[in-house]
Amino acid sequence: MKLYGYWRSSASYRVRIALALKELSYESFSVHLVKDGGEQKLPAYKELNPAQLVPTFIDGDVKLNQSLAIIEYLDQVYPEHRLIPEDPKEAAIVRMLALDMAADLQPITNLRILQYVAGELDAGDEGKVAWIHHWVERAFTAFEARLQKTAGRCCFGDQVTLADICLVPQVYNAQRFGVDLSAYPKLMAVNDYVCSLPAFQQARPEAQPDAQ
Ligand SMILES: N[C@@H](CCC(=O)N[C@@H](CS)C(=O)NCC(=O)O)C(=O)O
Repeated sequence: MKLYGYWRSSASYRVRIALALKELSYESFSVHLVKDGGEQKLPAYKELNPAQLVPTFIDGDVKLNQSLAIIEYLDQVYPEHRLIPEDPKEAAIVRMLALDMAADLQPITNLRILQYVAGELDAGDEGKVAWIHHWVERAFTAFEARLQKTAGRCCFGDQVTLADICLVPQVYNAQRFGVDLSAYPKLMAVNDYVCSLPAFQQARPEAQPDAQ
């Protein structure tokens, strides 16, 4: 298996956590998202993902983009340690929580959006940081309320699922940009618990070979 990603990319981080939870080994290839305007825009990488985003995942003749599609594939093909419950109602709750982070929050705080807000829209670095704080706070306020109903030690009861995999990278990003997280005690308790698990430790950005 091969994973093309970047140490600080939240979508790559999700796939790394899933691979670590399933104890699957893989070769890691770094795509530097910032150096020289971003290696994701080079023709060789565009062959792997025309959307010019990481991650790209390869397992034999299977070549995939989109972290959630990759994780669903891993969960079906390598079912040891299920990341999405088999029960349809439980699976839908886990997907709902995952999408709160992966579909509604991460895309609007992605690098190219931030570059556009800071540059083309002339908001500068200060405007960019204000943008991040605003959208993280909106998303985390709603997520904190959701967790009151769904969480145990993890987002969904005590079971580590796709929801935790999607939460942790967004908390990492929020901390990186100095968002005050004291208003989200349940969210942070879940984050801190799952981050203490060996698979999450192994997948964290600073533990990656391309970390700077
Ligand atoms: N929905 C995609 C999102 C992929 C994505 O946004 N990747 C980011 C890093 S987390 C990226 O490659 N950004 C490069 C850019 O914005 O130029 C997924 O889940 O895989």
